[in-house]
Amino acid sequence: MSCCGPERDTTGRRSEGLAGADVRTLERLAAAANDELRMVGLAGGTFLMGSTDRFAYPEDGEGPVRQEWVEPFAIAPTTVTVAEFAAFVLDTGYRSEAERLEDSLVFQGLLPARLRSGAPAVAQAPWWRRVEGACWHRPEGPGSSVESRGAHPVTHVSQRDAMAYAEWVGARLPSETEWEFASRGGLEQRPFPWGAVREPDGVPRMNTFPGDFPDGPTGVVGTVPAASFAPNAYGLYNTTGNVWEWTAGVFGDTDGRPVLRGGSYLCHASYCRRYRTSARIAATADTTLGHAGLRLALDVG
Ligand SMILES: [Ca+2]
Repeated sequence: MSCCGPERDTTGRRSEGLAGADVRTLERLAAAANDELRMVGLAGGTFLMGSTDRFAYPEDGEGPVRQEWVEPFAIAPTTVTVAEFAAFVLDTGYRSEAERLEDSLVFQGLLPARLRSGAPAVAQAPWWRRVEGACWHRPEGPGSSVESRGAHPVTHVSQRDAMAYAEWVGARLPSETEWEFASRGGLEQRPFPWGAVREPDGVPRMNTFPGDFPDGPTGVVGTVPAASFAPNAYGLYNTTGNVWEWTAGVFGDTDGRPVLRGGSYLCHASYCRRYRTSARIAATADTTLGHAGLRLALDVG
C-alpha cells in the first residue's frame, strides 16, 4: 500500500443511493457545466517514458526509462469537474461506488472534529479516514457540499465510476502511456510539465500540500478549480498536483490494479514527491478517494 493510495475494504456493505443529496444544487451545477466535449488533439510519436532521476521512486516502477510510441489521440485539457459529473448523474441516475458502498476515504485535515473522531483511520496511512456518507457530492461527508466547487475536479470516484462517466460521454480513460506523453507536454525527461524546476522563481505551478504534512498546513488544503495554474505546452492543466487521475493502465506484470497518475493536493516535497510526470500509484478499481478524479481521452482518425 502506498501512502497516497489506501484502498477500499469491501466487507459487508449495502447500497443506498442519492438520498440526502442536495439535488437542487446539483441541478444548478449541472446546468452550468460545459456540454461539449473539450479535447486537445495530439499527434503522438515516440518519447522517453519513466524516470530514474533522484526524485523517482524505483519501488513504484517509475523506471527504467524506455522509448515508447503513442498513436495520435485526444485528451481533455482538464480533469472532469463536479458540474460535469453532476450532469451525468442527473441524466442517468448513476450511483457512484462510494454511494453504493456507503463510505469513502477523506484526508483527516479536511474533516470537522465531530466527523474526524468517529471515522476510522487507515492503518498504514492514518491521515486517511474512512467516512460514512462521503462521496462525490459530499466530499467531506455528511454536512459537506460541492455548492461552491462546480469547477473543481470531481473526486471520490472509483475507476469503475470513471469508466461509466467516460462511456456516457463517448470517450475513454487514457492509457498510462498516453497520460504521461500528454503530461510531459513535449519536454524530454523533465519531472514537471513545465520543466526541471518545481517552483521557478519561487512561484507555485501546481496545487500541492502547503507547509508540513499532514498536521501543519500553512495554507488552504484541498482541490482547486480544474483549470487553475498555467497549462503545459499541450494545453493541459494540473496533470501534476490537484487530484490523482485514473488511467486504463495496470500497475505491473503481477499487479493488475489500475494506475493513477499525477499526484495531488496532498503531495509535499518533504514527504511524498509523487507530483511528477512519471509518478504512479495503484488502487483497486473500487477504491474512492478525496484526492482522485479522472481525465478523459479519445481515439482520433
Ligand atoms: Ca492531477
